[in-house]
Amino acid sequence: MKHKAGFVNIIGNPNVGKSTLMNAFVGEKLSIITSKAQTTRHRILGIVNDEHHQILFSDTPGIIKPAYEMQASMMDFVKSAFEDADVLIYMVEIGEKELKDEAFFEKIKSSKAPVLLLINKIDTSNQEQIEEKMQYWQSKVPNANVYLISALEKFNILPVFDKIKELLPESPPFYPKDQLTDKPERFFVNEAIREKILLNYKKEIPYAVEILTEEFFEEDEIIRIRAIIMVERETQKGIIIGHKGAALKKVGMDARKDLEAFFGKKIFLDLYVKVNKNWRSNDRQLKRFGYKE
Ligand SMILES: Nc1nc2c(ncn2[C@@H]2O[C@H](COP(=O)(O)OP(=O)(O)OP(=O)(O)O)[C@@H](O)[C@H]2O)c(=O)[nH]1
Ligand SMILES: [Mg+2]
Repeated sequence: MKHKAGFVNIIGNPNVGKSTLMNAFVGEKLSIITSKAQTTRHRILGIVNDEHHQILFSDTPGIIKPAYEMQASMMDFVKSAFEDADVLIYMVEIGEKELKDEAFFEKIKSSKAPVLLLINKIDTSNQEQIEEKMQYWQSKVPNANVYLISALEKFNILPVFDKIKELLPESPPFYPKDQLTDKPERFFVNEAIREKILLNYKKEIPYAVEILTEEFFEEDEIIRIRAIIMVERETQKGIIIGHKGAALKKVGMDARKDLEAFFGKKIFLDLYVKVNKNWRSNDRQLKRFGYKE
């Protein structure tokens, strides 16, 4: 049997379950997940290997109309995922109608790569709705193979996995067979902290936050981490820290638990908050945080 390998890129609206699906395929929590839109900001590679296959899943940010520079960079990640896909996964959730961005929708319909259209969250649905949506999406995107799944309950994802293996092109592996992702350890530290910010603060706060892990020092028994939480304004700094530092402490404790599970080691996590004025619209800062080349 010849070896197969290729890029399987997951795109769709915000919050439909793209990251949940990638984590389910990879079997690790590579991508953070919350019920808020724009949880994912980067293109994150999750690699699944067996003897004859290497599947390079890409999780991408949900498609939005960019309002500031960082969101424009997020959409550049989505564009790149269109360009190098060997298989395109277009995910919708059972309640939604279609991509709000017409240009992206046209790209999916005229995709050269095979399209798997996954209708997610069917655990929240009923038989009647399921049948109606199945027909609706099949007629909307005639070039797609349509599947009904629940990424959360890992329901019906095996047939999708088998189809992916069938569609993969013949190719030697792109990465060593024991590699799980292309992102460095510090990226996952940043993301674990950002997830807790998304979960613990309301409204605009999480969207004004970026994390920078300044120190990641691994010893035999423990990993010592120092990270900075960047906000855009002084008022946001106060909110992040909270009364007597309680809010920040909670973020630190919650993130530490996740990081201990992720790295399989004890973690010492030191968090600071700094103001980095309007970083979301600053080219130099966006490069520094990995949103631009
Ligand atoms: N009921 C149900 N909820 C799901 C399912 N899949 C994902 N979710 C939930 O939907 C929410 C969003 O999931 P994510 O995986 O973060 O969605 P995403 O598409 O990556 O979102 P962005 O990164 O913001 O674009 C979370 O609360 C998930 O737990 C599913 O199959 N069923
Ligand atoms: Mg996501």
